[in-house]
Amino acid sequence: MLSCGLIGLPLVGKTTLYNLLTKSAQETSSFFTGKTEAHKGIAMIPDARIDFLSGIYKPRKTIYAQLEVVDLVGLVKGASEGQGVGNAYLSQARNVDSLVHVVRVFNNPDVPHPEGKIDPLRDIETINLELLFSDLDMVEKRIERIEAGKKKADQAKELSILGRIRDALHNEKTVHSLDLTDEESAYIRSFALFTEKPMILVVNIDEEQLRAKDYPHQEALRQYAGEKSMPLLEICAQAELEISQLEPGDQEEFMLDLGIAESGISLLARSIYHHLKLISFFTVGEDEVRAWTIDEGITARAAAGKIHSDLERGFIRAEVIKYSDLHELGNITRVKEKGLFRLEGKEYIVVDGDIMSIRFNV
Ligand SMILES: Nc1nc2c(ncn2[C@@H]2O[C@H](COP(=O)(O)OP(=O)(O)O)[C@@H](O)[C@H]2O)c(=O)[nH]1
Ligand SMILES: [Mg+2]
Repeated sequence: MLSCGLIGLPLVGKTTLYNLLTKSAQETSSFFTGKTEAHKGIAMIPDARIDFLSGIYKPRKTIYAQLEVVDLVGLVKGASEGQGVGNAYLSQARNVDSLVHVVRVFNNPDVPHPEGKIDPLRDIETINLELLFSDLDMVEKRIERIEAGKKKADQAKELSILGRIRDALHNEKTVHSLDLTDEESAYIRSFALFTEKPMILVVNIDEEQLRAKDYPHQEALRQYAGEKSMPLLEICAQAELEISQLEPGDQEEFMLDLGIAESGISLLARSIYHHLKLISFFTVGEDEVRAWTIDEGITARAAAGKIHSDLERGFIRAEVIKYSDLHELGNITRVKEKGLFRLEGKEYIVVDGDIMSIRFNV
């Protein structure tokens, strides 16, 4: 399962967001606890298409696309040199596929800011530099080892790529920004470098700022995210948490009152999906309606393998209908009558929203 890690300074709202995403109840705190263990949980990706399909098939089980969320402890200045939770933390955080960087803008007199003053751009730089230093350290160690070893001549290509990465990091550029080819990134895959991971910025604002649709540093943050081609989401974690604890009817009213059309969690989940170039296909039936997560651009046969390896091995054909056709026509019979039911071979490239049934033989 794909994973995302919540990173940021202490007391920015990471655990609050984690609880929202995973419907958990981990303790949040208004003081720095120095805790070092990470929480892991599963977030369901809200999807109105699944709700619709579930309404048609009335299955025993409805399964949304899922994402593993890791609530990492707060990172502090100097972590890459062993400060605060230090390097043990950093290695824990390397195992995720993407990073959600939470930054504080909300005012809350009960929650002191570790640096004494709210300044989101400074905080972003602090975290980014820690990640960068940690990556640089790994890359430099590897370069030293190759330089000192006996196979240096054979490793010329690797050395040149590592050199490029080192230079970029020295210039405070991320590995992500280098747009490495698959072949190049294969050399550094085992390092799981932070700055190679896709990152989303979540600006945690308060209710007043949400209502005003304005907050200090808004322009600067948007400009920063734009320059880095990083998605930026403004979410009021506290208000969302309160909304999620209300009865469904009251939830809508509260959201309307705050001027939110889609819950922040739904936005965040979708944004992660989009940023990681992931799509969903669906399987339907009386037993189960389910969303499956795949990388954009993979074949029907590879997608079948997500369901079960037998389906990939013994793949014959995929029966495919488009979600949008079913949604428009209301039932399968009408979709078939219109000739919108297709049989596809193993090389067919699956499209977001395909409803598939795999014919196989093993
Ligand atoms: N006013 C306000 N307080 C928040 C918001 N998000 C988090 N907090 C408070 O900030 C404190 C730290 O939150 P927590 O989620 O534990 O932060 P973490 O250290 O990053 O995991 C808690 O007391 C939260 O209630 C927010 O959007 N608005
Ligand atoms: Mg926390």
